[in-house]
Amino acid sequence: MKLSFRWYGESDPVSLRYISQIPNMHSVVSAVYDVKPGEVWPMESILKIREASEKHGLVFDVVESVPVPEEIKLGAEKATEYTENYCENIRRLGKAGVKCITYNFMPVFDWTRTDLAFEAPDGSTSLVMDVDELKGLDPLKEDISLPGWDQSYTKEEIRGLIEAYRTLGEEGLWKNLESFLKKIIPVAEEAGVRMAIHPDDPPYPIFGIPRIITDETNLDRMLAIADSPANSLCFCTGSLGSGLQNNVEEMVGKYAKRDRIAFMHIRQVKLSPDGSFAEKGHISSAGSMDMYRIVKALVDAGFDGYVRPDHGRMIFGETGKPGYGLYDRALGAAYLNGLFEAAEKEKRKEEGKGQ
Ligand code: DNO
Repeated sequence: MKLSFRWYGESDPVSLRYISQIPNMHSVVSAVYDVKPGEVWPMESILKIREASEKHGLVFDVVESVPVPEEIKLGAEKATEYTENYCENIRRLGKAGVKCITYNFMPVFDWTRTDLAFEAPDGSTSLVMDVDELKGLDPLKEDISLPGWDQSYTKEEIRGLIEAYRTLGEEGLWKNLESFLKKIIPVAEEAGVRMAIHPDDPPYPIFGIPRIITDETNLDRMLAIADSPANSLCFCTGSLGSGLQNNVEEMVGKYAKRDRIAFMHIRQVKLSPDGSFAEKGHISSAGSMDMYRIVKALVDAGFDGYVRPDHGRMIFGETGKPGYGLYDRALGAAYLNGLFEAAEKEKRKEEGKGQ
């Protein structure tokens, strides 16, 4: 596996210098942030990230994300032009040495939580989702803005988008995903890039808007659209693990064995029976997922893709981008290093090759 860390560019309070000090760190996960979704990324901006990473002994080979504009997801008039631009971004990134591009197909809202800084008894804070609170919200009626959402839309635009997606429905969204994949996957193959779709977070419809990258049945359906390693998953344990329907430990093994996981986001959630959840420290005992089983499944399948510790709590008095502070993600990285070392040694033992 190649250990990686998300970096939000020069304005990120977590510097590349700090990232490079985390043991075993290999890749920088970043993006060009000042270009609107749908537009082409200037080569110069892409190469700047690469140079900055190399200065710290790191490799810029993972992008998160090249956002898919709403026009593509809706199959609107501009979809063809934007898909062309998307293909051009894949080619450019491939030329710059990028091997994996993460994206998602979530309508309007990216990840959704009801609180970004829920305080645990130990004084740490983390992102949580309270399903009752979510049920009480209606974005068509109230002026709400939940964490993780694109703040650039006006209320009127959001209203229009929500209505358009309600009309489109799940099958309409599938159809648009299919057209998009049929165009971009051959380009990715040629560019030597693996496209890694991020699951919907949380993995169920919200506000009557369809969400389709949610569970095993739908992941199978998505992967079958283009049966190629270039059409793979960004397997996010936290996103899939916040759906009561998902057995994450088993799903990881299944898709890793088929070589359809290009990128792992590993984080922990504590899931309640009603579907509410809280993000926790990475260790298995803190939440609902068995992290050793997840890592072991990857190692047993011979996984050689990218792994990053995902959202961390805010600890040690740190302030910053919710989920993306340095300390808890660095602890997560250290923990993952330990799990991988143990699982690899265990595997060698099982194969009779000793330590
Ligand atoms: C949240 C992230 C997501 C992810 C996108 C991928 O912290 O995991 O925002 O980057 O969904 O497109």
